[in-house]
Amino acid sequence: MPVFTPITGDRIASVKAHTGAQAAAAVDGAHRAFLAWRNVPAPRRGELVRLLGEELRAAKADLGALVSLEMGKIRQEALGEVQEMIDICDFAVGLSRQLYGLTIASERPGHAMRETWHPMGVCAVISAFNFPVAVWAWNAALALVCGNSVVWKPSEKTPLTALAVQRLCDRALARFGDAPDDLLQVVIGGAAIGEVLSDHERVAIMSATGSTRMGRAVSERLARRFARPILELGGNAAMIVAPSADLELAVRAIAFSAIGTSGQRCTTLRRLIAHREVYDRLVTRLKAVIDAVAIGDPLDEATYMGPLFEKASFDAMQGALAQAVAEGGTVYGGERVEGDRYPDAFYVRPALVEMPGQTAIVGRETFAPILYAMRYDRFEEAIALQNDVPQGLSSCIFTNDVREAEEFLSAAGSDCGIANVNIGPSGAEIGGAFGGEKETGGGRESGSDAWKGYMRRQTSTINYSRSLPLAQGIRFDL
Ligand code: UN1
Repeated sequence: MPVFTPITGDRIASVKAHTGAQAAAAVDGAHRAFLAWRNVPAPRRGELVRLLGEELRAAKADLGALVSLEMGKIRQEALGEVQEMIDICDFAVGLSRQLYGLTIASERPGHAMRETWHPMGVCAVISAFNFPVAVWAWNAALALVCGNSVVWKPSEKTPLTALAVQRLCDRALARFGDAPDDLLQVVIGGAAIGEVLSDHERVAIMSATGSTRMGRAVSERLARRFARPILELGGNAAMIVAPSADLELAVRAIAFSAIGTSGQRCTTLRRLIAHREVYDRLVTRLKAVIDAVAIGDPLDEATYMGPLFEKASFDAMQGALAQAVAEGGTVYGGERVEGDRYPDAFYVRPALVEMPGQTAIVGRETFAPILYAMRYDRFEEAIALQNDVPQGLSSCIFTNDVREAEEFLSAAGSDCGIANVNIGPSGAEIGGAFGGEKETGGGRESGSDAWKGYMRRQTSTINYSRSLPLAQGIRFDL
């Protein structure tokens, strides 16, 4: 399979894809590894993740450069992605001594109840091109300390970063010493390999990141055999800018969240819902940002915006802009740039599209730097717009009114898994649970208690008395 760099569109490598049979064999091997790994004490499992964190620290610059080369994000953001991997390793090492269960008061005399968290089995990870390494790390670091083995299918378009990470894992495994073979594996391939993993009876957990279409296909297959899904699918993040907002902060947050990663994060800001009083000022400022942003080679330190990932991304962007115009929108920016210098790569100016309302195209996630801007008058109207899309990943509000802020965070406020105040919707820290509702898929990864998604809960009742009372007061004395 050919591998291209979005920087020039040139082919930089080719890799061998795995067959379906090889992917199935990888799962069988991972299952054997699991049977041994589940018996290793969790803090010792944490030691492997600690060593992986060390390898990642040592390789941060090189791996970051490879992320930029293969995916096209700028150096700063690529380094940030590797830092997320390091951070989740640190988190998981601590977690390896904190896989706490509850003790529960029994209603029966001489009885105790408790909850224990046990390893699940093989955890398959399907990751997307846009975060080619960090999303695997969120899953793998937790899965490992939780006693699972991991089979990773990266996007078939970003296999090099995955193979590089596999080498770092091999180094950590060698230093660790006695981990079972096949504990961490990579399989290269497209949707057919994803289907093999989804259908394999030994895959206990499938964590899949990507489009809603992919997630629906995967989750239907998993549901048939009752395997556990962790889905992180489409986003359509909004920012509400209220009259009291600090507009300078808001502009900076919009710039990073709408333009960063060339609009190709699942948390990218795609909808700006600005109060009528501040709308014009904001739009004027944003047009100036669009004019000024340095677009070009992501490896160049001066660049703030790299290329789109591929031609299909460019075509999707232009299609969405045309539809937005047909739906009454006015487009600023959005055109191809650097076309003479890079005829086979796709650099664009970010687009700001002033919309008459939240039309059909605004409800769709186009993986490109398009920011749809809309006005609101009443706060309830802004919340309704924020929630009236199929996706539910990330959201934010800029306001200095504590009532608005708290209402936005309340049960009647944002319906997203992530809701922020006075910061943008993207660039989450690993310490919180990451994921969202509705078409985003409902899964949670990364921090907080997301680890519970990688373990099975066992409830135990222990009778230390000399009689056998039944619960609910039932008498059954034969
Ligand atoms: C993704 O785009 O799939 O919050 C993940 C963020 C990053 C992760 C994005 N920490 O933007």
